[in-house]
Amino acid sequence: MAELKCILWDVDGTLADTERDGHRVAFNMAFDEAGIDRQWDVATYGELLAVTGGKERMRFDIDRGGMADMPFEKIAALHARKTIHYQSLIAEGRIPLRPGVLRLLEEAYQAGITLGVSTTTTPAALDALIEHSLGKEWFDRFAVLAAGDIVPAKKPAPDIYNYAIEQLGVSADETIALEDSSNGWKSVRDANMKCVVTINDYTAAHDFSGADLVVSDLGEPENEAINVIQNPNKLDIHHVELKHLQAIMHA
Ligand code: XBP
Ligand code: MG
Repeated sequence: MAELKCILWDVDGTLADTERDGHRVAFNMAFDEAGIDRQWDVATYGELLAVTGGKERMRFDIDRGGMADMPFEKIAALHARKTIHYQSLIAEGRIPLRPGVLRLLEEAYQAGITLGVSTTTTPAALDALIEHSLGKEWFDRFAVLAAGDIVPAKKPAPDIYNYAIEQLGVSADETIALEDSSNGWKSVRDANMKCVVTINDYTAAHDFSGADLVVSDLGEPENEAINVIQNPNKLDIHHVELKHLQAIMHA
């Protein structure tokens, strides 16, 4: 049993619902602009989310016959354009943070908890979300931004979580992670960390067996109580606060 020293945050689906109206739209803009005869609708994109990483997702769609074949260089170039479109969408302020995210981040930061990000997404996409949705001060408040190709094996491999705690000099048993998907949960589980899951429309049916808490969202004190889906430690929760994360560490 260890004290809570570090909270690692997933990005897409956890900080904000970026997938359907952000990443998906940006991919389609890049395909359209390049004259590629493919658009990912909301349901198709839901299937493709099983594959983490935008370049890997495109490769997967090619391999299953959804798109014409192309070499890696073309995929990488398309993905670079997609990232630019994504940055513009985020800069327009289209994607708000999920409920309770800023509140819990602030509470943890004020309490001196080390904060970091562990994500599959590209650093430039993460930077856009921090700048436009969270606020520039968070570039300094996060002690590590672990993102994208910095590790060769993306989630569900645990590498991005292992990388983050190595950089921070904390141990897995002092760390809790916030995730939204089964690939994210598996990554946290195999890094031997505790995990709180906030589901969303794309991930509500995923299997989170073994996760330490699964909730609809982090909630806000002034709103109705959150929906608690999986609560093995029987915590009493209206909205998720730092004390709940600390209780999970001690459970
Ligand atoms: C989610 C992902 C990412 C994004 C797209 O990452 O799998 O691939 O869908 O981002 P996480 P890129 O939940 O770990 O934040 O196109 O930049 O890869
Ligand atoms: Mg996610």
